[in-house]
Amino acid sequence: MTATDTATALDSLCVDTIRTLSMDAVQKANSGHPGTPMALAPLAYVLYARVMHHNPRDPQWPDRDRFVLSCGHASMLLYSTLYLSGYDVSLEEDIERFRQLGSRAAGHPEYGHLPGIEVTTGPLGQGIAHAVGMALAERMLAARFNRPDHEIVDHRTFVIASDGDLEEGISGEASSLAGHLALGRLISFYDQNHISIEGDTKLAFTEDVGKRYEAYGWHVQDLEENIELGSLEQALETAIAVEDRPSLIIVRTHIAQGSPHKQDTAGAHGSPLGEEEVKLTKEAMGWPTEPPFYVPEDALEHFRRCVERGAEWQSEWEARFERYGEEHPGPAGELRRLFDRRLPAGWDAEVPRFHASGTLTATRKSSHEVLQWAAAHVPELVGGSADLAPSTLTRIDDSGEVEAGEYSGRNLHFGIREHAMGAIVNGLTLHYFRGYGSTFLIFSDYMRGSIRLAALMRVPSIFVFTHDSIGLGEDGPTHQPIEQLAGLRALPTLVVVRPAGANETALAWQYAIASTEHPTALVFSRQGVPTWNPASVPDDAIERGAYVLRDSFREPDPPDLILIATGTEVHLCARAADLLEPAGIATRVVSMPSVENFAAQEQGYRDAVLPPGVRARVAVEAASTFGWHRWVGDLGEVIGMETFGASAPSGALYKHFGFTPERVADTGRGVFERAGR
Ligand SMILES: Cc1ncc(C[n+]2csc(CCOP(=O)(O)OP(=O)(O)O)c2C)c(N)n1
Ligand SMILES: [Mg+2]
Repeated sequence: MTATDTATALDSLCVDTIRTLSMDAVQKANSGHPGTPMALAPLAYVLYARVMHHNPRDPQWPDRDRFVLSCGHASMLLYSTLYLSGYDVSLEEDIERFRQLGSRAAGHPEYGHLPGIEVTTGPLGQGIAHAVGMALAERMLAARFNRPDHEIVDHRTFVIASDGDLEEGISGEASSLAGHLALGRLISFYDQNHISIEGDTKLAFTEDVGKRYEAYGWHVQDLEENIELGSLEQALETAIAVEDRPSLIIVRTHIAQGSPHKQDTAGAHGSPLGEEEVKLTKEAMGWPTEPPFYVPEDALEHFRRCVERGAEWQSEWEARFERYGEEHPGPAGELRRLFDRRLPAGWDAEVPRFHASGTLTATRKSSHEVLQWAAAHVPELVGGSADLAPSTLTRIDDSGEVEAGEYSGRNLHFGIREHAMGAIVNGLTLHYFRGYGSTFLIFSDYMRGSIRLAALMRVPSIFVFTHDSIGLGEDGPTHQPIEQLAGLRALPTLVVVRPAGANETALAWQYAIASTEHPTALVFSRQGVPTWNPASVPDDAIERGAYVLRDSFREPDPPDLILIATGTEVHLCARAADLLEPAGIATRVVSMPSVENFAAQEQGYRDAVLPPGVRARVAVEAASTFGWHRWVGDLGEVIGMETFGASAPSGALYKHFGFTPERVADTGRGVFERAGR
């Protein structure tokens, strides 16, 4: 097939409009990435105008095909295409204000800004990894809800990935798992343009990517330079027909295609072409050089046929959904609930409560028990671990595994791929599930990039981290987190919860599942802690972030001293209070399972828990002291970790590093003497 066979003049005009809008927007912003959108315009056009089933007028249509621009720096490709295909995108307000304060057309595509952005991209490799989660979610929904003659969940996930995306480790982790899981509805272009920022990719990237993806178990096509619209469409159809493997379509493109001086140069990657070069490029394309942002009416009209087609697809699907609902009212109602992102009514009517007990139980163990309760009430709760489930205890016991071709289970095996796990959990969460992923707290560092995207997108992914301090013991300092809690707490929107015992653990899971606007990190211990009297742990302990777990003998009057702790250090403080109170120092113990949530409380509540007049305060956490000084003030002290840990049994380490009731009591006494009553 040749271009003239398949691409009408109108199609070409549409493709060129994507190119010129992208060039103009970057030029006007005097910032951005023009070359890649210019080169990839035919890909976007074929996807949006010919192949993908989507409805620009209802970007939330649940059965739409998803598109992920993994190379988020090429954001103008997406914005131009969304505008031209009829999404609620404004030429004046969005595209002409590309990269300006308050514009929905941000530097890189941000989920929730413009309709049609399925996921935030920009950090290379993340897009394709999130797409793996979305494609997996599609199969998992299909396995649960489709019935003979009712293929009600029936869509695909399309991706464009660049050299940088496929150089990044996270894409390898995620693509390996996608191949293993045989995600046939995942289809990615690989834009092999031989260019990245420093120049030719042969500086650092010379493997045979196609062979690598074949080895992952993907179906691979290499179109080389043949990216006529007909060839692209044909390759996509071939990829769609391959149902048992994900597909990679390699295209050899030319960055800034059509630009007389910038084509095939790294300079076209991340800088405007320049007024003069824009003009020359438009002339070479046979495009009017003025005005900028020129959209030929017939191109717009042709492109906007997406609107009519999208409405037809959606109404056809809605009719099918109605028939499905008549025959299978239960599943249809359940699926509708997921589409609306509503939790089952009354799911948390009876949050588990645990009797007070001096028997020591690790919070990871309590978490396992609570997870079984949560899973029984929230069917969309699914997750797994990066090969540590026997330690993190995050299996849903009465459910099966998710495997290639068998997607009805709820337990995922991410393999030792923490970074991809984070992205896949986000992808699942974006796609109607409530996903969780677990590993040791120390390895949260390995997945920080994807946790950060969850936080930025405000998707309620749940990250479960166990072995949360030096208390993990003999594995030693390589495995003992020090600065991870402080680092996670510093992430905007992410809420970190480190519960002190079984009852806070139950509330922590309830809180994470009930959250809709932000991700949660649940941080659990390897070593045992006592179970506090449930009557002392208020229902809103996690929302409030901190509360008085045990007041002093002087209550309701303010105490002499406040001991503040999280997780496994709370009971140390209680035992320290047992030492201090008989000596006449009225000691209050505050449990602070979520520092961020406490910081967000109104002043009145904060002052009730930490009365400003009580300046004798000690905070205890077996982790970096970073951030704690705010809560103890000038006169207070923080007992934490200023060094790495060491290899030894947990009890010996706690003693060695000074996490003992005696040390807490001594410190408290000293602070009280300095501060006075
Ligand atoms: C994780 C990450 N590291 C670095 C960057 C900065 N960066 C943006 S694009 C790019 C490389 C561009 O090369 P390629 O992916 O081939 O895109 P092309 O220039 O071909 O569009 C880099 C290093 C980034 N966005 N994300
Ligand atoms: Mg490149």
